[in-house]
Amino acid sequence: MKPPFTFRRILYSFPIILYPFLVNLTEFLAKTEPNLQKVILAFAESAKQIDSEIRTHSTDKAGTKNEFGEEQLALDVAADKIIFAELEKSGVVATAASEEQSEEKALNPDGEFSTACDPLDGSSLVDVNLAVGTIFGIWKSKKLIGETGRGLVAAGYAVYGPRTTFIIAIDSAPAEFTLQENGEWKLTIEKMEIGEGKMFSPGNLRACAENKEYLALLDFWAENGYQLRYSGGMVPDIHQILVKGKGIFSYPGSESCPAKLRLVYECAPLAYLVEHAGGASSDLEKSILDQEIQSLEQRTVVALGSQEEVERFEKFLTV
Ligand code: P6P
Repeated sequence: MKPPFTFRRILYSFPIILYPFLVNLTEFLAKTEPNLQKVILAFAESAKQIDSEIRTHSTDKAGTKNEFGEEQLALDVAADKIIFAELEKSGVVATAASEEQSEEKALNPDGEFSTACDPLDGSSLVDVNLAVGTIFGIWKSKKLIGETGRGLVAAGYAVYGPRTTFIIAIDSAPAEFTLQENGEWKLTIEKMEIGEGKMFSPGNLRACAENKEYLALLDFWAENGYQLRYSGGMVPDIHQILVKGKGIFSYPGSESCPAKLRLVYECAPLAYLVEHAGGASSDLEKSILDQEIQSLEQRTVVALGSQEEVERFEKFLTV
């Protein structure tokens, strides 16, 4: 006897209903160009190892400084080493740049990709046990100088918080994977999209002493009932905008408190993710993705978030 139509329909739809729960990162990447898969999986494997280091390693300072003169934690150095080892193993990366190193490093002369990463962004938050992250961008080119964010073929980040998550966009809306006890990355958000909503993540407030336009925008947000969500970690702050699907992250500057966030290691990869989620980015003149990489140390004013909020940022701060 044929099972009733409804039972059969449920049975046949079973895989579709469970799809998000059945898919892991490797399966998700099945249609991605094989060598690009290798780079993405190198960052995913690095994230697993960095996650383990954070939960067990000391938060001691390494006694060294990075190229920006910032104190390095032993964890910063450990995360950097992990990523470079995995990228080297992939065999397809020509050059790799890291916020923790002064120059880009040649890895494989036959490699077709260049990568830039911030191995442990917000590491100064580890000792207070707040969420931190790894940010990465992947270009299909032999070098980064002269490229723009438009040349990115993929970008992503990992969030080391109560859960460990890995977010990736490959010329599509970002997807989120959550690390499982068995070491698998399970698909937990298939498509992250940014709409509109009253949430703001305002960085560099000390700039308001001179930047009165920024102060006026903060007044607007406060007077119009916006939710304040700012942790001091760019990765969880941007992740919140992508998961909640609303809001804006801002980090402008002033003469005595200049904008400090880096184009190649932080702003371009995150702008790629936000714009692929239907949001917008701005350096006050144009999309962050249109800013040419002239040096690895390049810093930029940055706003990332919903279309309307980024437009408002530009309207208030462009005098
Ligand atoms: P502030 C962390 O050091 C970082 O680079 C970003 O992750 C974060 O958004 C920003 O700096 C925080 O800067 O001025 O609030 O300490």
